[in-house]
Amino acid sequence: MSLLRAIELRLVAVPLVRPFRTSFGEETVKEAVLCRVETDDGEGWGECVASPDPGYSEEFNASVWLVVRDHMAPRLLAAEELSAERLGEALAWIRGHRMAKAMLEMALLDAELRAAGKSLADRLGAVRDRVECGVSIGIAQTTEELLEHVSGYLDEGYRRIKLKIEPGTDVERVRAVREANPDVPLSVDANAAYSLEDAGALRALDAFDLLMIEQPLPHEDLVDHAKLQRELRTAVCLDESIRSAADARAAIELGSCRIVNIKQGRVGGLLEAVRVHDVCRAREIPVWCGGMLELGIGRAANLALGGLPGFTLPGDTSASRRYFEDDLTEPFVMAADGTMGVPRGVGLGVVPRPERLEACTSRVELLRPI
Ligand code: OSB
Ligand code: MG
Repeated sequence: MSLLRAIELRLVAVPLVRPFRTSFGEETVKEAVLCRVETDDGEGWGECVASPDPGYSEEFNASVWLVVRDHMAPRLLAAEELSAERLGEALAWIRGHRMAKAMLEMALLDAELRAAGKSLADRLGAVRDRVECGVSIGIAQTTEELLEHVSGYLDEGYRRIKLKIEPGTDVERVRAVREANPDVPLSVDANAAYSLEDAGALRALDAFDLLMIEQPLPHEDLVDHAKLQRELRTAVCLDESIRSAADARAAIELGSCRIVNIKQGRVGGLLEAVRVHDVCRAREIPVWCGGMLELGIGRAANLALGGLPGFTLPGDTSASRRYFEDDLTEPFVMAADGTMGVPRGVGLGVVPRPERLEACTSRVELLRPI
């Protein structure tokens, strides 16, 4: 338990090495809200997974900034005592806004763990020292360009390829990648671009020996996902649909998926992410760590989470250079065997490099008790 003295919000932007296009939009720059908390224990950093636009979820960077500044910070800064563990309770009156809550929780965890001399990986219960890296590949202009991207990443050592898909080009692109790489672990992610009525293409994808089809239908449609899963040989994996451990339990009991993608930001924080992991593990549903093109702070958190025992499939956590020429922290490097180390330093194990941080920051606001 400690006293929260200040929350500093920061908007940062770092160019991506190549545009990232999904069925819902394209990003050429990674823009994110970061926060630094000051407690009487010390300081801690958090990174928010929200994007500039509400395309992946309802949240977006400007909404994160407002809800933290006007609704979350005043309560937290007025609290007598606070801990990462108690944050969920303290903010339970605010419906949703999970990505904003997750950012604050990450920063509080970082501060607490630094003071205690303990790593996030230990705190969460990581049992692995290294995690297997996959790579999520955006929708390319042409099939030829996609094949080049795939072979480049395979040469670097990535252990699993995930293709973003959308209606129209899906079957042709997946066929081309599968024919060129018959034995590569391959999956696809539709980001909710299909409906049960146009599931014909999804049925056609069943022929390509995919590891999974991620989030084919809109995020509210657990019942339709269950119908679809019954018709497919390929496992359905849910991403956007799973916002809590309760959602995971519902999806599994309904038969809506056979695999779950866990993103700490989407479920409201690292501690809820562990609870999602536990729900899945108890039901023998494999999980893997998803990504939101995180900068170094968020990437460190994903690596710690990915060290938990139920994370039995390669995740989307790729090396820093797959995203950025120059990250905010020291870069995360993937070994030639396609694995990355779980950070074991205190807290998140990384901090932003001050000069790089300043160069990438466009807005700062320091929130203090009134
Ligand atoms: O659906 O998993 C997704 C990126 C932004 C928004 C949604 C998703 C993604 C990715 C990228 O697939 C994963 C990564 O490399 O961080
Ligand atoms: Mg996804």
